[in-house]
Amino acid sequence: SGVSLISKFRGCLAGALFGDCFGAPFEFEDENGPSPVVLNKFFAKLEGPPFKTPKYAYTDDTAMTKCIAQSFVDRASLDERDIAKRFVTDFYTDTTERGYGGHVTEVFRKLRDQQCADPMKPASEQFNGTGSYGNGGAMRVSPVPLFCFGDYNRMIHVAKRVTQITHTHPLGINGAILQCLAIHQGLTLDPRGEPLDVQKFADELITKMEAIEEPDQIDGRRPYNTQLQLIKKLLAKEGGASAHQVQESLGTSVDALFSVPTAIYSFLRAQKPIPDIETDNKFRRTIHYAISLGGDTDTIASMAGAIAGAYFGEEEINDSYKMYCEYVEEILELANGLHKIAKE
Ligand code: R7I
Ligand code: MG
Ligand code: MG
Repeated sequence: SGVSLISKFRGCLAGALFGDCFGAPFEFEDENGPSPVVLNKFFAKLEGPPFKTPKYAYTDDTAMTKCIAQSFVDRASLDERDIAKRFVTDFYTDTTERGYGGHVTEVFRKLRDQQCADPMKPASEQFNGTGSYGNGGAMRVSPVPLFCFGDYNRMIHVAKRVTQITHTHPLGINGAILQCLAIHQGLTLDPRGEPLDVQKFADELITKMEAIEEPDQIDGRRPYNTQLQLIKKLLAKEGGASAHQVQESLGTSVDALFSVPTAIYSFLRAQKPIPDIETDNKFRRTIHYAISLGGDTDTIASMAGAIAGAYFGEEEINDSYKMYCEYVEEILELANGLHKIAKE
């Protein structure tokens, strides 16, 4: 009974890839997000009769995800220097424009100059030593809950270390850990049978994050806790929260604090029908809704897609998507490799 773990692993990484590829054309395109008509047409076309088109390219989200997954598969252990080298090599050899974050390329330059001898140092120097709070750690964390499946404490540790290669601000690190936890919960829950208890899903994230997130030194509040409480409130709204409310409160920016909770909310909201989104498929609904909010659409859809894929498994993802994105076979092979390690 239920969905197999291998299907969940493949669904998770494929979900991250499809969210990235399909979200990328809309990234910061329109202040309020793409129009419902445009998005419904976009997805209907992908799910309709096959058509000839150049493949949708992945962006930095997938470029970095694949480096981490490949390192785990090849070395079967956490090797920060190896991951840093893969980030750098990929960045400097890739001839396709991947749309990296505005400041992270400075980390790559320093890593290259010191041949990744001290792989955690350049990131700590970002933004005058406070480190980046961008969502670049969270957007690429999906291999971690797969690689560390079955060892919760190690999973948190690895998520943190892998993030710190580029992001050392507590908000950058904790955003990656929260995304990791959401995927992990998705992997462990059975999507068949009882509908997902979305309030409970959020409550469990709150409990786990309370053990991880330090209160702010000035106001004593825990920023991700505040966002998670907001998710619960928005989910409880009669008739569903408006896009505007979600954009204004949870956010759609490149800051981890204002995008990771939005991705989690997208997944939870998509368990039920959403006005203007013409589909019964809950994976589609998740990434469609995430993109509809606008802003950092590739990253929010990628993170939401990873959670949805981990929960529903590969079978909920429309097969035709595989025709239209680059790197599909490869990402599924990486999921197989991580599954092999997790089984051992
Ligand atoms: O976080 P990062 O890897 O960017 C990821 C985003 C995703 O949307 C990708 O799809 C891609 O488009 O980029 O890259 P960073 O350069 O570390 O952070 C991204 C941006 O967040 C920076 O360019 C800054 O604008 C902002 N930012 C900060 N601004 C002020 N102070 C991140 N940290 C800070 C900060 O501490
Ligand atoms: Mg991107
Ligand atoms: Mg992005």
